[in-house]
Amino acid sequence: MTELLWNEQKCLALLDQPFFELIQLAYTAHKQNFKVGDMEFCTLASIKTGACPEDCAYCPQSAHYNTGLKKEKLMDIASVVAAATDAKRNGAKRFCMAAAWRGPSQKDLPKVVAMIRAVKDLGLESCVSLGLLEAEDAVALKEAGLDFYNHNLDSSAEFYSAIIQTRTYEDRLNTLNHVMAAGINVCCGGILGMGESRIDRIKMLLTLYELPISPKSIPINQLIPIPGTPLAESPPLDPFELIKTIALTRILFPEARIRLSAGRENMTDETQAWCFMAGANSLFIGDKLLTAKNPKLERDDALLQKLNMQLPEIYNAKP
Ligand code: SAM
Ligand code: DTB
Ligand code: SF4
Repeated sequence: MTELLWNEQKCLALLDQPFFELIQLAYTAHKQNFKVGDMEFCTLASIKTGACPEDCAYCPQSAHYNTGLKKEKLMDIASVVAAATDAKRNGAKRFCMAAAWRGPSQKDLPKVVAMIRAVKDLGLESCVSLGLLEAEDAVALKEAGLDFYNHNLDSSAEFYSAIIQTRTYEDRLNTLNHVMAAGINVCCGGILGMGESRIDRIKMLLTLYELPISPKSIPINQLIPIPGTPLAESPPLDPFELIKTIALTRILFPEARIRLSAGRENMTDETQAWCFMAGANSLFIGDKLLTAKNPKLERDDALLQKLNMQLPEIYNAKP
C-alpha cells in the first residue's frame, strides 16, 4: 500500500509552526487552485424542521432536547421553488436542502426527488442533507440530478460517541460510501468548538483525506451553542484555532471548496477575513441557516466589498 502524504504527526507539526508560515503555505495552495477573491455562494433551506429522533448534542432539532423550536412538516414543492428562486436572485449558485431525519423514509424520498428536479430546473446546483442513506436511495437521488450530498463526519471517530449515541461513525462512513458509489459529489466536514481536542480535529480531517474520492466540498461549522442542548454552555473556540484548522484543511485538500458554514454570525469580520486568507472560499448567504441566524446579505456584502472580493451576482449587477 502506498503511504499517504499526511498523517497525525505531520498535521500537528504544520499547526505548531509560526502562524504566518502556516497561513502562507495555505494561501499558496489556495492560489494554485483558485482565483484570488473567488467566493462560492450557497443558500440553505430546512425542508423538514425539528422532531429529529437522533440525539446529536449540538443540534436544536433533536427531539431529545427542549430548545423551543417550532417543528415543521416536509415543505411543499411550491415553497421550495419560491425559496430557491429567492436564493438564485440573491446570487446563490447552489441550493442546499436539509431535513431533520435519521434518514429519508420511502414515503418522503419521491418528494425530495421532485424538489431536486425543481431546483435543477431553475438552473441551480442541488445539494441535500437527509441523514443516513441506503445505497439504492443514493442511486435514486443521482437519477434526479443531485449534484452534492452533505453528510458531515462532524468530529473524530473517538469524539463522536461523546456527542451522539443514536448512530455510529461507521454509519456515517457507510452513507458516504453509498453517495460516492452512486456518483454524487460528497460535501462533508465538521463542527469545531464542541470541546474536542486539536487531535480530534486533525483525525476528522485525516478520515476525510483517506476517503477513496477526495471531497469537493468541505463545510467547516463553528458550534452555535443552542440553549436546551447539552452543548449550550460550550466555551467559545479560540478564533485562531478556527483559522489554523481552515489552513490545515486547505493544505490537505488544495482543490476543495472549503465553506465557512455555521457560526459566522458570532465571528468578527476580521476572523472571517483570516479564514478566507487561510483558504475558505465558500459561504452560505441569506439571513438564516436552518434554524439559526446567518449574517444578513448587507453585512456579507459590506465585508466582501472591504476585501475587494467577488460579490454575489446581484451586487455585481448593481449600478
Ligand atoms: N439530519 C441530517 C444530518 O444530521 O446529516 C442533516 C441536517 S444536520 C442539521 C446537518 C449538519 O448541521 C450537522 O451535521 C452539523 O454539522 C450541522 N449543525 C447542526 N447543528 C449545529 C450547530 N448548533 N452548530 C453548528 N453546526 C450545526
Ligand atoms: C453544514 O455543514 N452546515 C449546514 C448544512 N451543512 C446543512 C447546517 C448548519 C446548521 C446550523 C444550525 C441551524 O441553523 O439549525
Ligand atoms: Fe437530526 Fe441532523 Fe440534528 Fe442530528 S444533526 S439531531 S441527525 S437534524
